[in-house]
Amino acid sequence: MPNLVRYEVKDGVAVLTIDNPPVNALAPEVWGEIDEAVKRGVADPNAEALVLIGAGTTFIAGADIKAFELLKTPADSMARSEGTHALLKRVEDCTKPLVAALHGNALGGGLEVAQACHFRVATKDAKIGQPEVLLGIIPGAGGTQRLPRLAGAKMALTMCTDGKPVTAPNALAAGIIDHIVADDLLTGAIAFAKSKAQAHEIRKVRDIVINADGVKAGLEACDAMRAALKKTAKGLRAPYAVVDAIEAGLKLSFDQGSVRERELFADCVASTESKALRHLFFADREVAKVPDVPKDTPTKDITRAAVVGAGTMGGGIAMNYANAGIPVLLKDVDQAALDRGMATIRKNYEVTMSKGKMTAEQVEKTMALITPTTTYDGFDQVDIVTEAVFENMDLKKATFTDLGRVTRPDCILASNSSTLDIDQFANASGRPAQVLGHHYFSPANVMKLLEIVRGKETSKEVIASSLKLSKKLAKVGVVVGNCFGFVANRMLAYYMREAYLLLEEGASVEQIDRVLVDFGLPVGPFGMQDIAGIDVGARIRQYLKSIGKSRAEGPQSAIPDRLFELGRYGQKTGAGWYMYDAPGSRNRTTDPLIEQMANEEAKKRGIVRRPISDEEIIARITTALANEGARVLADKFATRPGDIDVIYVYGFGFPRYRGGPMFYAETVGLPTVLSRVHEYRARFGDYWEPAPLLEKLVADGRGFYTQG
Ligand code: 3H9
Repeated sequence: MPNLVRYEVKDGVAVLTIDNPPVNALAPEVWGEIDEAVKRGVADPNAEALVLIGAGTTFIAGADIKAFELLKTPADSMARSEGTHALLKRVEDCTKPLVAALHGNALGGGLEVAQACHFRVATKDAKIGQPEVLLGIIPGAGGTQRLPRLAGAKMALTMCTDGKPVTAPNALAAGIIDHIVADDLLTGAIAFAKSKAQAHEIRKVRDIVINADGVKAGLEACDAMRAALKKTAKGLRAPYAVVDAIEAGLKLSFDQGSVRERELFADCVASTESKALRHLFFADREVAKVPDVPKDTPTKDITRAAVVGAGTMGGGIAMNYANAGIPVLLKDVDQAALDRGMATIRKNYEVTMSKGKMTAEQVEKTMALITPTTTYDGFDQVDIVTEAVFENMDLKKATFTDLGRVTRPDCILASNSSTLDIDQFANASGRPAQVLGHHYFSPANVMKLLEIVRGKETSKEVIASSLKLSKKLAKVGVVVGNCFGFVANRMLAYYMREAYLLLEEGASVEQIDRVLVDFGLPVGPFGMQDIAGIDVGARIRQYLKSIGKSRAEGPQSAIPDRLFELGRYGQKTGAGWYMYDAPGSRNRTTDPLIEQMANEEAKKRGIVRRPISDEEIIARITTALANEGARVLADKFATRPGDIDVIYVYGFGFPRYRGGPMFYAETVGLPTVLSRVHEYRARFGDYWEPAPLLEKLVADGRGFYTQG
């Protein structure tokens, strides 16, 4: 048997140390060894009490998430949950006081194990929670039954539906833990356990009786939570299952409530929602692993930064640095542009302050880290410069030539270009190994994605430093290749084109936006473009035209360029795909002009407009994404399909519970996706060309994630 739970007796107390690095996850063997170690402690005449503690930096981060893949059917999950319920009952029946000593994270199954112990002590900085819902499941080892008995139904409902951990002081106040240990945890836990042994005190959480008032309040809290979830948990199943399980525990006995928990757990484990969320749990972590950039690649510490361009993106990027406590120079060509940029930054912070998320003092302190300038003075002191000038090749190249001259040779030179060729900037700088793309998403201070675009000569150190920096800036950094639009915008061109064509064929702007929002996106394609600016895409198209290229082959709608020519850039000009109350306002109304344009363009292209179903909108848009995603993968511009999923989740708010565009395609079924491409080709023309990788995977009976 592997030695995952060590046993020793210290000062008359059996110390059971879980040692399964890195996070002491509850692999099936760990469960078994806890069971055995508790039995051994009970039988040991030298131990008057037991302490269960984690080795390393943490208690237990939960059940081993990878092991869920072994649960192929709801019956497997039922059996698994039944087994852990029975095991934890045995643990709870321990005849000597059993104390869980928590540090680091006590999460999910980890907290459930702790709740089956008689008492819980913790370090002050321990994090305690039931995050299962974030994996599309519910606590399946008694958490929905024991937590309400310890902390009350209301708190249990909150913890199990939002999945956020609570601090040890809050857990103490709620009754989840019994004591905070100020000094050495093990010493404190042993002393606590001995005191309970001397007092002959054992407390089984499952025996705590919730009185009639508690039950009434708990049931009301369940109803209130269900109502709240309508807004916060759109499209999700697991949060509702949490409420059902907690409600069952309030209405029924502990054992009957536990049966209900097991049924709901099994149901959730098998759901697409859970599979998608589990996939993203690992994909989120995998993106940081770049095959040819080893973990021990040296990195550069970024202690001073600069941003060139004080527009919307540049200002947002400067805020990211300031938020991370890194002083940043913000340069623009003229004072007026700089003043506007700084005023926007201040306004953003003041909005945050008005929401109670920052104090006035914090606003001033953060603002003080941003130094506006119209010159390159001080650029020889910085470790990184991010260029965020207009999306114009000549202007950007000229900026990189300047940066090559005014910065130190070891300074990282990053471009926030959303589409252009990074290698051209690299050559212009004269220092290609130091140059790469840092593509932020709008609003740059809010959206979590950072596409890290590697050029032909970008050094491994610069890539590793960028990955490290992305964490410091609270971003998710994903390394991508240098193709037009990189990964996010290259695929987006196909998504947007389909939206425009659907409009010309007969759908309305409102219908398409509504359908995508119902699908789970925060905003539909037209609403998104009104926020980002119709001018941005139009300028890119102009540039492409000037070099004889286009973003996506095949038919292109003329409507976006017609709107651009009318000066309808979106929210900022008060009109775009929608009409707005005023420039900058978000209050929008339908504009009959768009329908008129759609009719005109359809006529020009000989299309008879028709009613289009919501299903067709989703099918065409998601198929366009997956088909182009397959090309991106085959071209090796993304390392893995999971990287594309992460990009779409953090860059565009693709619903996590659908796993990202590539994972979603797999849930639809790649043969179905391919047959749709064939169908669309027959109906709409050759621009619908199946990606060779998609064809190959279907022919081989494999998927994006099992390419081999
Ligand atoms: C559950 O408990 C169900 C029960 O109710 C019922 C059972 C019947 N399993 O995040 P990090 C890996 S569901 C497997 O980079 P950090 C992770 O992949 C579970 N692996 O570190 C990574 O591997 P690698 C409920 C896990 O310090 C490495 O550990 N619990 C697990 O930034 C380091 O992780 C949760 O949902 C796991 N449970 O954050 C908690 N956890 O190095 C999930 C981590 O190869 N975990 N790994 O990439 C977390 O939230 C964070 O990992 C944690 C540490 C906050 C703990």
